[in-house]
Amino acid sequence: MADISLDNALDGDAGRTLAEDVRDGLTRAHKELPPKHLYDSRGAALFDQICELPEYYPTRTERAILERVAAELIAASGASELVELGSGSAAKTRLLLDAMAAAGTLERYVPLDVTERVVRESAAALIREYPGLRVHGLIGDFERHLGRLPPAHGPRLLAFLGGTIGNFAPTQRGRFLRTIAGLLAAGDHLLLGTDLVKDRATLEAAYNDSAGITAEFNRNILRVINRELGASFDPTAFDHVAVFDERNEWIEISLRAREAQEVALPAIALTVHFAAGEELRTQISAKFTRERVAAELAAAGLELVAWHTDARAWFGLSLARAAAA
Ligand code: AVJ
Repeated sequence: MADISLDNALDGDAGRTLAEDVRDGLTRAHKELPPKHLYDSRGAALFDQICELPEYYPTRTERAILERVAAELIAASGASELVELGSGSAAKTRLLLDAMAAAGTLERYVPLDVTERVVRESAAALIREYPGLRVHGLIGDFERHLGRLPPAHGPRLLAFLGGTIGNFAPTQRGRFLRTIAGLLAAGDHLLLGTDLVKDRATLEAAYNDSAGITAEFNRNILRVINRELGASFDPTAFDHVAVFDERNEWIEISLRAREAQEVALPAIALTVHFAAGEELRTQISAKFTRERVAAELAAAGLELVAWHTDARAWFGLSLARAAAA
């Protein structure tokens, strides 16, 4: 298919990265693992299920905002290509591509995702749905491989949706936004989705669904480590914990060892001890205010062009560009 090109930036180094992250994260006083390792194909499928849960409002809230403002965003950005970081199954992408097609500017879609199957399948589906669309898929990690994005063909809209920026630690987040700022030429824009601070009950319910899907998604990181590193984690020996940390304004997601246990990780010659009740942090999901988004964008050399939210102000969508020097 001539309209699709794929570039794999992972080049077989994904395993090495997992091994390094696991060694580093499990030998700390407060054990933690980076959330990107949650997304193997089972993890990606579980995340898609999370997005359908009644308690998990971010996906459908962001989608409703996009449905309302996509045309306006595209008019404001004049984009002919859409670059999507962490594209996943590209469900919300179509709203932007539709608006670009309607505006007559649509030329190219550039998805970047760690899950190869997801990039391949969405690329194949989209070229069928949008005649003439070119897709350049990049299989990679948006923390490490932004330098592998192809040169822009025209005004570019770089979308980072879903509130995924909330999964970065604050210092990582600043670094990431500065990298983005460096990628934006005059006329390019960033479209950033951020989940917003709200009442504790709503926030915590979104990460403690009654069907237990989020718990399975969380435990999936242990299955990934078992498979990739020959480890002996018993996923059923860990409870899913998700609480809103009000001081940091983030949801903190962990796995709590029900009993004391040893876990062998032969591939990295490591044995890890868990005390009863000990927590392994697998994710933070930061919640924002408009003021904080604007301030963090400004600190990275970006300026807010437009801010869109829903009637309850549960989710924010920012359009930004590189600030005039
Ligand atoms: C995909 C990163 C936005 O933080 O809300 C959902 C991931 N984890 N439920 C989020 C997630 C547990 C999600 N993001």
